[in-house]
Amino acid sequence: MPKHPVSTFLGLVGILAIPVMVPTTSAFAAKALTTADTDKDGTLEKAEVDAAAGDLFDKLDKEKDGKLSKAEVGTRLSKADFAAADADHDGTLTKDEYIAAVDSAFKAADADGDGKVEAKELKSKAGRSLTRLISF
Ligand SMILES: [Ca+2]
Ligand SMILES: [Ca+2]
Ligand SMILES: [Ca+2]
Repeated sequence: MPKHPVSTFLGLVGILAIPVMVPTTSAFAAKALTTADTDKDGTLEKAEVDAAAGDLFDKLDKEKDGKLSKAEVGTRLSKADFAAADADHDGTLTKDEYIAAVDSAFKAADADGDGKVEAKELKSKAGRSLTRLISF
């Protein structure tokens, strides 16, 4: 018989209660799914992606002038992608220009073309590009 059977028992329960750590390899994609997947069906639809992109645009637009400078976009878009998204070539992205870029990233990420980006599609290169454009 242990000296303190109750505390021994509680100690054992404590050890068993330690949560099993989930691998973090897809943590970024998972975060995009949890924040943007508003209907919680495990996939991102275009409307959800557009809404998340709009929210992110507002967060990134520090001066609230309705435009994102290259500095505000940071590494979310490559130089070439920023230039491609900047339809009127004024060196900034309006929300429409940003959403249009997000829509092409969405199409690129939706490898099977079913109009939804699933968790496995989010993990692809195109999926990670999309993730950068919609999660803070
Ligand atoms: Ca969804
Ligand atoms: Ca522009
Ligand atoms: Ca898909």
